[in-house]
Amino acid sequence: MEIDQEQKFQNKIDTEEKIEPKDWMPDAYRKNLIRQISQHAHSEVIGMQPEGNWISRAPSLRRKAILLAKVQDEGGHGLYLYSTAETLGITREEMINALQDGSAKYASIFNYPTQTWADVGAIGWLVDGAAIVNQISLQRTSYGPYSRSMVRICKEESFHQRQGYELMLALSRGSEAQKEMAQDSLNRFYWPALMMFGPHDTESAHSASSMKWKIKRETNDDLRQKFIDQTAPQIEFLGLSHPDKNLKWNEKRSHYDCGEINWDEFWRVINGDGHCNRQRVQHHINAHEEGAWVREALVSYQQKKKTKAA
Ligand code: FAQ
Repeated sequence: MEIDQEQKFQNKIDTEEKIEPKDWMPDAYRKNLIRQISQHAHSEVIGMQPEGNWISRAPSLRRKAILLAKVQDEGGHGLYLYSTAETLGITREEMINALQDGSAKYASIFNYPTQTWADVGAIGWLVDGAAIVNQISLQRTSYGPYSRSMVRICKEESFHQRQGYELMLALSRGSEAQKEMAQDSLNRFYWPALMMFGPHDTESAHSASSMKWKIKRETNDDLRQKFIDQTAPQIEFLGLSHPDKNLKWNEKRSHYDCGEINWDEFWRVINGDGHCNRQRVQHHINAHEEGAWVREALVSYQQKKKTKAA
């Protein structure tokens, strides 16, 4: 019976039919999706912090308005994604607890500090840029609610990426000091941006089942290569030097060959030992505690409405 169900489920996946919340699905598919979607949601919410750090110090009203809108969008993405994960039977509270007790991960990139204004540009350009490469592919993921949320999120991320690149362009066409600031920021964010795609395919614990179930449509290494290829000419256009001294166009492959990522650093940061891991989670805990009264007020308002209606 279970075998029949599994075969039917896989047939649906193979024929590109979306899986919807009330459809039968293997337990491992549900668990894997909850893991990935909730971690994706946590990344969006924790990802508000590094740029949020610059809202009060943006150099002009225009830049401030753009940054405010962007950071707010990231919060919104987190909310769509938490709602998406909830359709799989996990509660918001369980997800938040997992983030705060360290059992759930979020993107390693957000454990790096934002030291200068140029970092706001580098995050928009490189971090949102890497996120879009991945999320465009996730628009075709097999789980209906996740796929639909990706369509909307990608539209907003595309504006984020452009504003970041435009900021970097302004700095790299500016004074010598501004150009140096842009270069320094590129040097610090380039490698962590490559790490956003996860470990090499051969080291990726979840890729085989995620590819079979079409949760992921392209592998970590394939997506990373796309990002490397699209970023190289962008760096050249800015007139900055490429942080990867081994980067070389490979005519045969029609792709860039590149230097190796520092995987020790990657595993250290995702396991809690980055510059800002403790600070990011503590900030989340503080904000969550400060917001407790809002959640309580909402619940009691809803209860009152229900009692009135009854
Ligand atoms: N950071 O077996 P795999 C954004 C973990 S959104 C931390 O390859 P998988 C928007 C992985 O979870 C950015 N952990 O895993 C924005 C697993 O650990 P687990 C977020 C990482 O899932 C911009 C273990 O390593 N995007 O930036 C990372 O098949 C600006 C083994 O790895 C998404 O989440 C990492 N970089 O592939 C916001 C997209 N890489 O769970 C604000 C959706 C791997 O067993 C400002 N997610 N790990 O404990 C995905 O596509 C996938 O989950 C991957 C990882 C590709 C991230």
